[in-house]
Amino acid sequence: MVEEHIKHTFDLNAVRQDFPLLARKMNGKPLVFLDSAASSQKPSVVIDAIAQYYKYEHANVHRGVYAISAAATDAFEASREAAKDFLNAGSAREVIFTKGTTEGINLVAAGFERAMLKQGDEVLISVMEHHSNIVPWQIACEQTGATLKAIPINDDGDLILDDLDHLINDRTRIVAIVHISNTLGTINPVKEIISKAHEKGVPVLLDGAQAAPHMKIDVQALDVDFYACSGHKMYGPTGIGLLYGKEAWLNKLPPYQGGGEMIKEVTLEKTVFNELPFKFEAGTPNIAGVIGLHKAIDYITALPWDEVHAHEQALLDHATELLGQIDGIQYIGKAKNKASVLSFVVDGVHPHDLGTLLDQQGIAVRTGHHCTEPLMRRFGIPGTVRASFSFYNTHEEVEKLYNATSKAVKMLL
Ligand code: 7TS
Repeated sequence: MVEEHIKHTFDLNAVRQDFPLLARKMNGKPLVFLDSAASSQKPSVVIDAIAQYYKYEHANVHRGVYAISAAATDAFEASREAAKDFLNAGSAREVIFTKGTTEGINLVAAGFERAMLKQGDEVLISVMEHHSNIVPWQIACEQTGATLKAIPINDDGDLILDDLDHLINDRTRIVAIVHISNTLGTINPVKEIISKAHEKGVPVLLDGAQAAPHMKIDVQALDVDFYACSGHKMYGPTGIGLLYGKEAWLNKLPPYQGGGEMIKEVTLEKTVFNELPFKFEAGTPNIAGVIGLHKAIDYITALPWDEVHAHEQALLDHATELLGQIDGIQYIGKAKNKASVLSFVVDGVHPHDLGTLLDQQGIAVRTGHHCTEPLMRRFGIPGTVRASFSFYNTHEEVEKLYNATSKAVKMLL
């Protein structure tokens, strides 16, 4: 069931009531949660669905003939249908449940390592990737003798695409790029990259961890070959994620893991693998996570996206303007096309010290390298303070962030 305040108009106060944790206090102050890029909070519909499932509806899926197992299987597959619609995939066979973005990328990288890459091949990523879209490709390249290349970025945090024609060449086997950067907020021109890659017959994987919670995803309109995202950043549970893959590509890739569920027939000599998507879902899956994710997808799908987007952008603009008044502040990530992430450093102030003082004021931000060390190296800094805004944040919270940051910087200098 969809709450009326969501369906018809965006009522911020009512929406906040859907997220019980937002009412908490931190260090005696009302919690100001500005770390949704790391993991978003969960609406009650998600939490309640998981409790309901474990209390009254739990059985393993795809195996039992009895009613509870059949119902669990139906609920599990209904979630896959919802995920298919959410991503606008052509078929539910193209939607694989994973642990999250990291596992989705590892699944594709391991498949390329075993079936596609050889000495002299190239894999193209970018300098702004999260470690989960670097390390799996590094491993695949090391194992096969392929070379990892990276698209550079400019000082604003935009990809430099001038050289893309050379970077994608006849040695390139896959391009793997982040849709929205978790550290910079940059929304990358992925359609342009995909069409350039496709001109040369090269598939593209998008890391959608930060995009799926903030924009409508249409894998068919993007014509992307693989798309990975995480349930826990989409207001859903941890330990569950989605990997979309074009059927033709998923058929070409070998299974990621062997075990139950992913087989059609096993003899001691040989295994016939199951059809898609089950070929990539070995073992008992995260059934509760899948059911919770369905509720999260229903919840965010019902949001009035134009209003949500405008609100998140307004929070970002407000924060950018206010914090810009602080002496010595420098934004890391100044792309024109930017999601609601504000990363900054302040001259003479260590990000962790600032984060700790903000915590004392009840403000939760992330500090450090944000699992993007090559990006930190590009800017010559050890880390940043990052405030990330969700539709459930308020302008009052932006003001609190500004006041607390100003106060903390004065104390630290
Ligand atoms: N890719 C991007 C762009 C991310 O932001 C993250 C997580 C991942 C991949 C990995 O997702 P996971 O769900 O598999 O862990 N980003 C962050 C962050 O910015 N702070 O904490 C986690």
